Amino acid sequence: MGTGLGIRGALREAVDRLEPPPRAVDWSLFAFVAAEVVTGLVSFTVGVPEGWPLFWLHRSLGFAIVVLLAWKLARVRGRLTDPSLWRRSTALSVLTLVAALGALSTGIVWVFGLDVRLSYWTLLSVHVGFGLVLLPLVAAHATTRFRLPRRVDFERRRTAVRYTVLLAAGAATYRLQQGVNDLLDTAGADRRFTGSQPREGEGNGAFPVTSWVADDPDPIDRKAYRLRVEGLVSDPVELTADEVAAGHETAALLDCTSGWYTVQEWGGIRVGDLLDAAGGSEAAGGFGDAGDSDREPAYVRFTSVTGYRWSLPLDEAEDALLATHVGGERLSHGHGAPARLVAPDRRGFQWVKWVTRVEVRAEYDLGQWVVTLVSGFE
Ligand SMILES: Nc1nc2c(c(=O)[nH]1)N[C@H]1C(S)=C(S)[C@@H](COP(=O)(O)O)O[C@H]1N2
Ligand SMILES: [Mo]
Repeated sequence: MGTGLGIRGALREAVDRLEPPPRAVDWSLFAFVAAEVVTGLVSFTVGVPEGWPLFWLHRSLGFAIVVLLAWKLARVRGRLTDPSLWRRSTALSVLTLVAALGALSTGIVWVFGLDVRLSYWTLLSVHVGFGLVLLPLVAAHATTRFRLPRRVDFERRRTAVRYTVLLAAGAATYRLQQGVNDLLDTAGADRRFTGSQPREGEGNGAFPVTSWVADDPDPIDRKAYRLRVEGLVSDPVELTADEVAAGHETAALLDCTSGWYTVQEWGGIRVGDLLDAAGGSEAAGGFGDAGDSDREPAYVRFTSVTGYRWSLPLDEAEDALLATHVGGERLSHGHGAPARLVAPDRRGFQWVKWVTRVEVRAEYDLGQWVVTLVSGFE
């Protein structure tokens, strides 16, 4: 018992020594929340395993926020529990705290593999929602008690040690938690490096129909459907649904940012073959002197009947698939019939559904980042 207390006392002392000065705690909370929003959003674009450090950083920062928040609450507890100390800004503080606890708790529960569904929102989507409202709340909260950070708050060596220890403890805690998942074989055990949970089975029924924001077109009539292949190609063509269903097959993993993934056998036409059917990609000659105004094919843009669109670099696009089938079945409307993009190693939101136009282009399409958020709104 004596040693138990001794260990606990030592641990307490170590934690106390780690605690930064109050102003540093506050500013770190602000900076860490901002970093969480950035790493979280950027992680949406990462689909290859080499991107794992970003996800680990996001988890470590989350752990650090738990610890920082505990220090902060221990300090300001009195201001929250004593009504005579309430000010107008206290409401904002409480709201900020609620959003922080919401983001943290949904993140932690998700790591354990739990998924409570609120209609078509997964718990991960709720986590994202809390995170997005938390950032402006923390910013507004900071302005109500604004104190510039001082040099003494961030004394160089101690600060570096403190934050390294915090982040390392976060990574270790996450690793430990994964061990617990494996040991107890919880639903969290089968998560990918992106955090997504598996959806098992084959064909249309095996995985959810997901739209990024508001896309929900009427079913497309197969007979009237035409796929236009155009842009920097020598002979633009229009293909029928049967011509697109060319029977090329490939297995690929679809990983949605709302937190699930599925491996399916997709059937359709290789985009490289599709471009060949249009005479192949070809530079467009410019006016005047040869060379400097030529537009070289560099991207292939896939556009949905809803306007939703995404581009892939030409080389990558050629190996991608325009799918008409999944798991041996014809694609259902919800999954993008007559044809949808299958882009291995890309996140689900880039797998454009209901594709009606394939276009070879010279320029990168910056507008796609906005269009995927607003297509479907009328
Ligand atoms: N046109 C269009 N394509 C889209 C979307 C969309 O909203 N509109 N959602 C994307 C998202 S977020 C995902 S995860 C996948 C989901 O494909 P599924 O509905 O077949 O599961 O489609 C992608 N393709
Ligand atoms: Mo998605």
